[in-house]
Amino acid sequence: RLAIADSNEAAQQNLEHRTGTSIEAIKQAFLENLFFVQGKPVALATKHDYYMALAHLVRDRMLYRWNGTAESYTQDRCRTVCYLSAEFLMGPHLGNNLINMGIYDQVKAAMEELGLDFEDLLAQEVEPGLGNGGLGRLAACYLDSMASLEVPSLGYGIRYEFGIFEQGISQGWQIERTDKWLRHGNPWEVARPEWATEVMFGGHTESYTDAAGDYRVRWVPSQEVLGTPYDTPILGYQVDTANTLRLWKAEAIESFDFEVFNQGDYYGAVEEKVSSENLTKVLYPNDETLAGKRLRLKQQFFFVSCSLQDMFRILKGQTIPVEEFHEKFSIQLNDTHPAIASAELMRLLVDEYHLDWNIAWEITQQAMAYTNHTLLPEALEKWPISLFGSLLPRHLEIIYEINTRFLELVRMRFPKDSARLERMSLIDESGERYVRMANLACVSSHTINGVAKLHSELLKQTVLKDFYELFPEKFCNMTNGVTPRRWIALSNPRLTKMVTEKIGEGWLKELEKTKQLESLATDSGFQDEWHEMKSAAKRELAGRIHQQFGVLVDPTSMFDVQVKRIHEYKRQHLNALHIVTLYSQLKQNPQMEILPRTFIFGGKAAPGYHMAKLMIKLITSVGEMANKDPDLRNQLRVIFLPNYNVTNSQRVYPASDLSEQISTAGKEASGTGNMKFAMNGALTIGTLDGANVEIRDAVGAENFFLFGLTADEVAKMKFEGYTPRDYYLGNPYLKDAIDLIASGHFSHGDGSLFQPLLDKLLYQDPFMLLADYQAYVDCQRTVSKAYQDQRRWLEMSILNASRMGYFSSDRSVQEYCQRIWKVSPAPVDIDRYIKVSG
Ligand code: AZC
Repeated sequence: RLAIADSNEAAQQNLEHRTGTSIEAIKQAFLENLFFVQGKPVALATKHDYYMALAHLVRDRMLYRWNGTAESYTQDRCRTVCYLSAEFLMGPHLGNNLINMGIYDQVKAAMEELGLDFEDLLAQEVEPGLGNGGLGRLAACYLDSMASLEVPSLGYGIRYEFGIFEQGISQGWQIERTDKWLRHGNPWEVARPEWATEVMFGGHTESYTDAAGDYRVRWVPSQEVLGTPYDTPILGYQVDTANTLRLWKAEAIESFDFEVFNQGDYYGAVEEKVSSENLTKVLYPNDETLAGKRLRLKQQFFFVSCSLQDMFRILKGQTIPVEEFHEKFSIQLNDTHPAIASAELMRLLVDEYHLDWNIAWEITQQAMAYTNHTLLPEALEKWPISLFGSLLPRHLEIIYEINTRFLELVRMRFPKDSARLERMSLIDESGERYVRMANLACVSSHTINGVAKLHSELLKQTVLKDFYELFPEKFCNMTNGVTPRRWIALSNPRLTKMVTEKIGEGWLKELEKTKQLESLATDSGFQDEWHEMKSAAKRELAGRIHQQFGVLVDPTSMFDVQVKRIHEYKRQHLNALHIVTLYSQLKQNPQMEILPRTFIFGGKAAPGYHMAKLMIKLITSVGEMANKDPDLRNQLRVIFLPNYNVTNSQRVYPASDLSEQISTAGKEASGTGNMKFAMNGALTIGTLDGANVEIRDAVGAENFFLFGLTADEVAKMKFEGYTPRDYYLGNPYLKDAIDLIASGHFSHGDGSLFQPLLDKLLYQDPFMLLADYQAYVDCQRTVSKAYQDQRRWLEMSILNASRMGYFSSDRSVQEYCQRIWKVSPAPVDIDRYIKVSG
């Protein structure tokens, strides 16, 4: 036994300032941190210094759990989930950690006793926006649930220096600014340079015969990059488990440029360093479209290779033989972004650890599972062979070998079906040759899942049909979920307090318990409280909107909200057409009374997606006209909230009355915002798409505003020939709305501004807006009527919130654990390792 171990135990006895959670202890630690960590006297301290002092004291209080968890997993050699994702959209850490640790109230009180504005402190955190949207946020919710369920897990991804761009609105258009989230430092991460790994790129391969006379291949790269892991603790809710999010940063390998340096080529050496660091500079801001860029493939391989090598390091540390890799680790591929993992795992097992191909393939298949997040063909990743081969020559050989063996199997099962072979091949040979990443993921995984029932069914019928016919047993559905800790407890403290008062503690761990609120749905006292809770959140948001944009919105109006990435398939422009219809009717009938509504939009457009940017311009232009027009008598407001992100979204969901989930049926794989709205008591107007279908089943059809074509009807209509112009010509209201936009009424007389958008609707309309327009407008009328019966609306709102238990990500993660990962909880008892006070 080392002396340090005894001393360590002794040292634990006297650490109140690091562990204490009484208000006094927190104040003490805060002041100490201001002095010793920030190095500032109070007289010079900024708000950000206060935030840092607070963040550090929270981190200190997590470290016992984090170290204890690491020690426990190592000792028990626990089976571990490795969640590989190019995106983790975590959102701000501070508030969430306070909730999960159960010290939110004490910390708030301590800060207030020091005369500090607690909300203001929380607002200092620049959120790590390391994701685009749903896919990245889902990964973050799953990390929270895995930790809360005490499931051993590691999140592996990329530490982008610049996350998703910051959106500004200038003259109604989106502008992009770099997101310098690390500028003021990141108190939540710990760099682990001692676990840095080397990643190879380019070059060529050569074969050789080893000492035992066996034929082998080695990869001789032309570039090597160093990956340094940065670890962030992921604390579970009310448990001692703190798992790890491990993000890789690319750096130059020092020894690599040393020689150049010594030859006097100083700039050459620095260039090498700069080019290596570029690898993890920036997140690609495309949501569901592939960029096809070399740097993107490099990013993908970089983080995958680092992560797999890290797993081998862990195996070695726990003296587990490489043959047991798949027993130790269960790897989940979050879409195809990390799908190169199967080729890299094969390379490591065959070339580095000298395993037989068949054994390696068995291990690989048993280790991997693949989640598909979209049916949109433009999102399916494929890489030109020339690009792929120049960057990853050995992996291309391995993929060819996998393909040869795989197509042999297909040929045996489906003789003389060459069309099928062509479709299923890992290589697209129809024109320029490509590697198809979804095919690689399907072949290399033991399980393939979609993210909502409808989506999983459509996968089997469309994009993955051939794979379903070959491997039906691989397919399953895992309906998405979201974490109630962030999306209720942290975002909506008023709702949280009300629920706890009625049904006691425990429901944030077992969200199904909120069912108990159903009996209160018609209780007028409870309804009044509910109404006050909603109104308070609406007043708060209205206050922010006034402060930020100088626009007054009436908090008693209905808040009709669509927040999500801007995309044609999500149909923000259908929402806009409805607004234009209302606007036009009010202008034509100045006496008309409508239900006053505040339309709120938020969302980023991919910088190169011109149509999406034009959709933003349309919304802001309609808002500009409507918000200032006295003829409308304040019955209609249109607000575009700039820079929609996790932080802002937490203020939006609690303040929403109506949740817009209006994608073309069959296009939205699941949606997760839809769940956050309903949990916070918003009612949904939506199509039968993604998880809307299951949400409607859960909350009851009578508490959901359904409209529009079904996925089958959409497909049938397209098949039979759809002419959108007929709808325009046949519907005077639709014609009026489109003509008004075309006239330049919303664009200072410039009739050409929105022409590309209108032409696309009139002559192509791939997302069937015109076909769904009338159903949508009619449904919105039903919504208005329903809102006027406030008692009934409150009842529906309460029922929605009480029936959303199924959509907790705890349920999703439990299903993954049982069906896919085959892992069980491994509770951590930190008292076994370290004494914790307070
Ligand atoms: C999204 C889906 O569009 C969304 O419907 C789903 O809820 C979310 O994933 C989580 O599963 N997809 C993406 O963000 N991106 C891609 C490439 O699919």
